[in-house]
Amino acid sequence: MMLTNGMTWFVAGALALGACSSGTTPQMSAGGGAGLQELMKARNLSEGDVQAALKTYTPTGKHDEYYMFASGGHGGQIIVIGVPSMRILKYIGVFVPEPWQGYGFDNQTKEVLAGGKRHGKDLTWADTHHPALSETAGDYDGQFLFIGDKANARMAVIDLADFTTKQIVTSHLIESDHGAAFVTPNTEYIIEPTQYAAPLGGVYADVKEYKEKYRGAAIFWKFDRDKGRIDEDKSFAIELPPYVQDLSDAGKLVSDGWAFCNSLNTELVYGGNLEGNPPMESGWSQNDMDFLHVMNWKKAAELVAAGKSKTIAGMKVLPLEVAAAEGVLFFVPEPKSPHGVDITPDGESIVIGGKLDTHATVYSFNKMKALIDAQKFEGKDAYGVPILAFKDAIHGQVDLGLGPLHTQFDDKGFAYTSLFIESATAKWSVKELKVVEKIASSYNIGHLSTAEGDTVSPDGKYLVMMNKWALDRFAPVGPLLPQNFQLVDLSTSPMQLLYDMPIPLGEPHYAQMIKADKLKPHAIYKPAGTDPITGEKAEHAVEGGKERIETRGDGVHVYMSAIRSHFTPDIVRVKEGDTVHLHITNQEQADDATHGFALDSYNINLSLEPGEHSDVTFVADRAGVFPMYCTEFCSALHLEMAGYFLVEPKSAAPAPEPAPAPEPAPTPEPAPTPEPAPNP
Ligand code: K7E
Ligand code: CUA
Repeated sequence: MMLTNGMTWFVAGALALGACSSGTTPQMSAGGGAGLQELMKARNLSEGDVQAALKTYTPTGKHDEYYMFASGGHGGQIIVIGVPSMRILKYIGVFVPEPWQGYGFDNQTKEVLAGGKRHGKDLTWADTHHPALSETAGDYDGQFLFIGDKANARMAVIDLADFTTKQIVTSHLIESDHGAAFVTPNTEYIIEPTQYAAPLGGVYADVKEYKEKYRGAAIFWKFDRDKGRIDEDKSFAIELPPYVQDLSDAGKLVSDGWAFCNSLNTELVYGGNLEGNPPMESGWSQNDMDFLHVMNWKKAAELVAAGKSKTIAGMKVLPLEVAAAEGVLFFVPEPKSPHGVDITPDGESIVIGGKLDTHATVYSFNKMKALIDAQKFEGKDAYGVPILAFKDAIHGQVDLGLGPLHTQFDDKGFAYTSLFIESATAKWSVKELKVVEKIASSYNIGHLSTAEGDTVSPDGKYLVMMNKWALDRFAPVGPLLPQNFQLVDLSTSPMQLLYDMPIPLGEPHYAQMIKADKLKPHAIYKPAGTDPITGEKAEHAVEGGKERIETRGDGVHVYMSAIRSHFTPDIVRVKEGDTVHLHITNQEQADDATHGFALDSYNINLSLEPGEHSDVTFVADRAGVFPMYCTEFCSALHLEMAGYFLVEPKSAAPAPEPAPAPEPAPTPEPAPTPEPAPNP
């Protein structure tokens, strides 16, 4: 590793400092300085390593400068990471239950998850792709976070006031998405375009009718910031040709009101490699050019408001012919099967990664807008959508290297583009279309994230390369390896690799990094008895001293308090077959005073954070004795924070259980080899 003068000075300074504090001369002979040198030698660290360590080490009690929100991939969660320490702070349960947070176990969060059911079916995974922080005037405001599920076309809303998922929506209009979630500059809408085309509305048509009956769509979910929820009734979609829409991004500043989406399959190929057709991978890559979709979402919203939409599967859809005829949808050719659409901080340039090409293409919004305003088109596609001429719409192309995908920006006019095949990030000047330098990633980088790197005012500072392979980076853990985030310092030239972080929830696609001081999460639900999902006092909130058990027409209601270190009541008696409604309020109003509530065999595990109220409804269909206990080590008497849930059998005089039928004699297993005695 190259050593800068600054580095020499820094280590010398650190050595001197260490020596001074130990009260000896600043030489190598004794004290902390010598200790540092010896440590470096013992651990085989270069000065560059030490410099990287000093740039990332975050002393005890100190907080990180940035939060990074990374997709948790198939885990259906979001990973919250502190930058530059790269310490994991939290997994936010989003599309799947998360037991520690009690997410998906009480009535409130079960209802959130139920919002993501497809055709009535529960889904136990997601393919989370792109997290999107809410924006005000094109800048992250730290209030909300959204993420899309590619596999099941779902969208989630997370409130950063308590880092909790509040809503999941899905539309049966489409089957999958990809360019989601991306927000418009004031979070008016959250964009969710399809990936794989299908007949809209979940109906059947043979794939041979691909051209006629299969369609894409871009959903614009309307976000109601006051309520902190997507308003499904005010959302709409634009019908698109079945070109396999890929990534998307919203315009900003000069391009505010527009959205952009690249595509892969203008060939309209649909597979069938056993039926004499080319497989999708080659079929989709025959044409030299695909289409960048340019969408005027403000106009689309007006047309929908004017009644020009049709309703499919409950979603208002602006038909393709209307979008094409009324100036909502335009195409611009883009080099074959590209990937990534990223808009520069000023909103003027749209960067498309070549993927199969070494170039990134930079489109000029002003040029495209001038062509549109002058109605200067080079033709129409098969669906009647006007096409702008490639050469008239671009600012230029930049030769970056093999496999350009995604692009982020800094505050000095530079762009950073991931090069998948080359395993590197290229830093380049947007204005001059020139590469300045490159930094290697360990293996096959996908997305990348710079600090606030897709806003109107990026910070630069840090880059995280999100690598698909980890190979030899970490201690082996079997065939399924972690993936690898690599932290890079952008404040130096050359860029410096600082840290490798294994990501044990794959595959994380994208992450966004926000200045930590923009977030002000609360630590306590106030007042005690608050329902975290509504943010209001729960209907069944329990006041201290008013705990009780009531039997009503709809079952047994248990009004329970949790406070260090007991539940009240701590004995609950019900009858087999009773419907039980547990209403539990954590009365604590102190930071981190979380209690858990576990009930065995009934799959109940709650996280009652300070002031939180949870309701659980279930049928006590199994008679027996069920200890209930607190699952958070909340005090010295935590183990004593327990009780009994007694389910009395139906018959008045419970008969002893019938003797179990004798099991068939098992096939004798070979005697196990005795285990070797463990070493003492
Ligand atoms: Cu390139 Cu789904 Cu954003 Cu992954 S996508 S890398
Ligand atoms: Cu409450 Cu342990």
